[in-house]
Amino acid sequence: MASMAAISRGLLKRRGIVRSPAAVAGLGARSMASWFGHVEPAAKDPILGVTEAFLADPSPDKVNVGVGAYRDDNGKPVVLECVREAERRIAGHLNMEYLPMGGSINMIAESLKLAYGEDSEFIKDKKIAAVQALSGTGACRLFADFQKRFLPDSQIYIPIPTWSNHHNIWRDACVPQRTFRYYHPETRGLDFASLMDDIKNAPNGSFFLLHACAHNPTGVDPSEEQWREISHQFKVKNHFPFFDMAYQGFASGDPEKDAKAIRIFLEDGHLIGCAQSYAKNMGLYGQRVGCLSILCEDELQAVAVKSQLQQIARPMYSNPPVHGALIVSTILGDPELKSLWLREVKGMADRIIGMRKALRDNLEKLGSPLSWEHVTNQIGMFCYSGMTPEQVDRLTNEFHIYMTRNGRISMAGVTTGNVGYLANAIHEVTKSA
Ligand code: KET
Repeated sequence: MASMAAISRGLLKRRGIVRSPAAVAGLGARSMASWFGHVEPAAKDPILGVTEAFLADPSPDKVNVGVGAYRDDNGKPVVLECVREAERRIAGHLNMEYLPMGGSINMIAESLKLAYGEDSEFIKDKKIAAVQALSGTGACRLFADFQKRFLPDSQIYIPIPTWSNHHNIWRDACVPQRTFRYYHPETRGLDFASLMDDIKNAPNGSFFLLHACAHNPTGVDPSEEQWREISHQFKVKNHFPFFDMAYQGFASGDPEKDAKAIRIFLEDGHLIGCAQSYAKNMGLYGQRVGCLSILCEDELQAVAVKSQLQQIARPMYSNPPVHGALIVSTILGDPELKSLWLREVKGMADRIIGMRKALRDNLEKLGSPLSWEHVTNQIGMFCYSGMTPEQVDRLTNEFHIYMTRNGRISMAGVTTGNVGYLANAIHEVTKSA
């Protein structure tokens, strides 16, 4: 029987990789390169690429309002007090064994209470299949893979515009994408009529990706009344709502209020999916801690669904990391730390709301001929400014202000110290528009 080495040599020869020693001596570098010679550099990520460019800029004036990461009023990353205290309590007391494939049971239990409500009957009846996920991105991706595996003919309806990575996630899971409208470019607000039309016109039983609150990148959310109408129409059409809830607490300052859309759908008897992230609302960005849940018809179905989610995770990363999950379960499992967290989330949301007002006031004081009402009407981490890619390029090239080319400003990066500079630059590039 041919040895493995001989087989692979044969393979390499057929690919023209292995040559005579003389040829190898002359062609060493090139022949090695030919394995990956066809690999072109990937396109820069529209969000994380902005951070790379910001870091490379030596200007002392530079401002980063690209990535959605909260900064304090001095522009510094924030570690919440509740997180610091949880870390003190954890330190030195716990082992570092693997978590179960589905992740931390306590973290999941607390996450479900946040999303579905403290006294949710669905939790009591064990109807929810839930696993710890690699933050919000990982939760979305697990769901997309699950969708592909068990409903291989389904599609996903994605709002336009949305977080750019949603497109990548469902693309890589090989789920065909359709889009639906909700944003009105002229008013920079909600286009409710088009939203309802697109829900009605989608084939019955379609999957829809919905932002639970603080819609990225627009900051444009339906009102409670509009959510009720949306939920009703989903019922009529038998659509499946998948909520991406990356900003619970960041919209209103109150995680309960920000879960309202989900609660409305639950009241109306929908089965739902939900991706939760603690990146923003606990500031645990790099810890990669989140939760994917799917509300099922009964406990039996939930057990089956959970086991399949675990099976999707096993060959990818086996089981999720332990530290971030411990921080979350320590905070949410302790009434005192939880109330500290709630105060801190509100503090972050309030600072952002204050910066919206400051940015608008500054632009109006500069005598901008444009309306900036949308800056304060939109909600959450982002302001979808309406600036064009060319105007954004000018902000970057002339003023060292870094943001995504779709005109999204991460309000979380705006501070008392830079809001005047930012407003002035925005005024300069938009005043002749
Ligand atoms: N969903 C939405 C809507 C979202 O904006 C983000 C992150 C995520 C999920 C994922 O977050 P995670 O860190 O995986 O829990 N958005 C910001 C960061 C990024 O692009 O990764 C952003 O839009 O800037």
